[in-house]
Amino acid sequence: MDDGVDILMMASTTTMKSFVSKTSSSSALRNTKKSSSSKRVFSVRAKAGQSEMGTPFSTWVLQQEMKDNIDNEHAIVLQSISVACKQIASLVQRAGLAGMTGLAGEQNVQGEDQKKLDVISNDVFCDTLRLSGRTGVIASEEEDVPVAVEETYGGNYVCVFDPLDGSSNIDAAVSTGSIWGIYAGDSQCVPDFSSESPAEVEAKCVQNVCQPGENLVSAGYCMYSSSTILVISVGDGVFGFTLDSAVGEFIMTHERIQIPKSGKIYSFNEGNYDMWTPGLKQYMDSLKTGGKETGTKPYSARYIGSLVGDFHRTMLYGGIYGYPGDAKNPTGKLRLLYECAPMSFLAEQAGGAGSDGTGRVLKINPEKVHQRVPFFTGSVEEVAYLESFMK
Ligand code: AFP
Repeated sequence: MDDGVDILMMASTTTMKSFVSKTSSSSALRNTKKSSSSKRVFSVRAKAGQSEMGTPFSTWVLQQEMKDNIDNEHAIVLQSISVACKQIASLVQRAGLAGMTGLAGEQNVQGEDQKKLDVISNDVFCDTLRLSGRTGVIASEEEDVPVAVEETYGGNYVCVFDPLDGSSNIDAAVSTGSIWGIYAGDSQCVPDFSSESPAEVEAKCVQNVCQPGENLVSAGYCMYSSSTILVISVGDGVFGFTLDSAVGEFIMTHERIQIPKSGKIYSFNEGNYDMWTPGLKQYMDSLKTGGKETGTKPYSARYIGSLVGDFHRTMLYGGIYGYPGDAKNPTGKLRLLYECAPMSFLAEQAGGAGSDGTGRVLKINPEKVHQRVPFFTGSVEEVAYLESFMK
């Protein structure tokens, strides 16, 4: 067994023990969030200043509830998402064996070919969120319009997601990922199935979904790669959890991720260079002579073509990821709601930045559900340098 596996196994064993010993009190805490015993358990850990590394995801979610970072309903939505991610991870791993590669034979509303796994992953995400009973409206990259969850199951939260981003990579077994963002529902805008027409319900769903990223209450992604890693923020730092398939649980492996302030890696589809603005071309050229420190080592290019993989690397190593607008697609390719806003939320929580080239992505008020925006994210100094060429 190599060291990495060894460490993970040890972490799982230790944390599973603490998980088991806390489970009985944790489930009681769900309904009595402010009980004195729950506060005591949490404050002992906090005072001890212990590292949270090795904490199982489900325990971490309960701790966020005890800290008042999230409420009980939000906690249930996050647990449901982690279950959906485990199911998709298993599907992605088996895709080649189970005949799930290739096209489903349909296009989504944006005119993109749907892969079989896009469709299946969308069903997994939708069903899991519906059955959680805590989401009122869900909006997916794969659906034409946001959907109100049936009244019997309805809850307060609005969840926007791209169930399997980067799926054009699937047949080559390259990294893919799920991305999601969670908003509190608009209390002035609750769909009423008994008295409203389907068109009225739909209009209310769109209004619930079209919120600026700065309203996000949490966001995250799960990367399906050599390991399955779930990265999340509930507005108090960014944490990463690696799936330990031996116990079927995400275990904390990245505590309070911080994006380096600068980094000499750029991640753009440079094949589009000819269609870029003169300012952007000038920026790109400058990276090859050291960027703002002209004459120093050139930047390195890294581009997977799968946002979650490219973003994850950028979070850990620093640098910049960009998908600009160009002469053919002035607003670029990436979707504001399912890709750019959640990733910007995570980037800012990790001390980085998310920009459309002129300002913060989180400030943008969506006008439509599948809106696209130019997107630049990563190290705060690298994003500022890029912006200086876009004025
Ligand atoms: P697919 O889901 O169609 O593979 O698109 C992936 C994606 O939205 C994002 O994950 C990538 O960063 C970007 O598109 C890659 O686009 P290009 O192929 O145009 O570089």
